[in-house]
Amino acid sequence: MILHIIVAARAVIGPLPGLLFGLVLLGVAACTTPGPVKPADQAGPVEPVDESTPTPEPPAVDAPAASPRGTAIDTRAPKYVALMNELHTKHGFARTELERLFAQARFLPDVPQKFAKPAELLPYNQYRQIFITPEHVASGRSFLARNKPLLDSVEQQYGVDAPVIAAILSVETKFGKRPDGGFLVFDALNSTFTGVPTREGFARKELIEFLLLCRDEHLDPLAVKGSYAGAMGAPQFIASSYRAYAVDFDQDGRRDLWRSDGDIFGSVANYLKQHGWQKGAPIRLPVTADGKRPEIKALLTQGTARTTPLERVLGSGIAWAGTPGQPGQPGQIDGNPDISLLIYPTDDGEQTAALFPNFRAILTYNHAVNYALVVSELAELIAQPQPATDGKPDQTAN
Ligand SMILES: [Ca+2]
Repeated sequence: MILHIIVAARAVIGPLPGLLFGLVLLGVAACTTPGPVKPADQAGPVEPVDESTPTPEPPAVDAPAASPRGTAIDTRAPKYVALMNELHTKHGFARTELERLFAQARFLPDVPQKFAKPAELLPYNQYRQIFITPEHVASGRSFLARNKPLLDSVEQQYGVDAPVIAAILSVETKFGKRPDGGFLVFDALNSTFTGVPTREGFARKELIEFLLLCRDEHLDPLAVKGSYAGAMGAPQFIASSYRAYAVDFDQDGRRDLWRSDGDIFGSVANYLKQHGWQKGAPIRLPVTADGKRPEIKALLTQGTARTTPLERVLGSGIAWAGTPGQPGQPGQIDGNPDISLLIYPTDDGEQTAALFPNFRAILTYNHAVNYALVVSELAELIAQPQPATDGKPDQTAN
């Protein structure tokens, strides 16, 4: 899940020209990075995220084949000595075991390079093309149908809608089928600790969490593979998220995010539940917004960093938009949820949306606004009934 990038750019949106759109998309989540989570890392307007929050990492886009192992790392450097001391004194790892492990850590130059070029920095209408195609939608629907009994059970236990679980797994690893980079997680985290100054704190924390995870789950630290950010398994959980949120849904005694569908679906659901998911509630809805009103202008300018009670602005600056009967129409909205407003680019121009608490739950999985937008859009499309005219066999099912 996720590391990410955080977007520091508090983009100015609203009545500004299209140039700013990309910034807008980003300009929001002022939080952290990878956990089951992630968004873009240090390029351009993005800035490192607060490393205190476990977040999933960004989806592995155009992941390369397994990287050859790189060069040795100087583990006699003061920061490594301090790290190993902490692992020994605080967590009980034997010094000889730590020396054996870290002596085998390798610096992989691909890792800093990938942190510098997160896909999440693309304008939304370009970013979405990576993850939302007719094939992705068909695969998602097929996934829902194929796994209905298990997903029903997960949905019942955690109160998280199955289409959003499907959308996250599609975007992260195409349901576990897309390679996540093939990095040894231990090498990836050491490479970050060594070669990505803005992520050093994150990498240090995740190195500790990773070694604790391996001990808890009986994994070989020198064999576990994942993304350049250290995200693992079908749902791409970084180590801290794995330890905190993964569940043994199939009750076989271990939490397996590579091979157990129950553990994978249940862990994504548990992560979202623990971050405030509300079953059946909206994620984001299209609106029209009157940017001439100071309060609305402030909301449009600050993206997800600012919220306001829905009833305060509905009918007083914003109105529902969209096509009746199509996804994205307001249905039952319970209570008076806090919303944010966001303008993002589409192929036809731009879209203004009200973002609900469920959108912010997805943002904890990956702090890129583009990520949460693409998951919410894909979930909506997957949840739609199959078009009656589509009589062709589903080539994507498997
Ligand atoms: Ca299990």
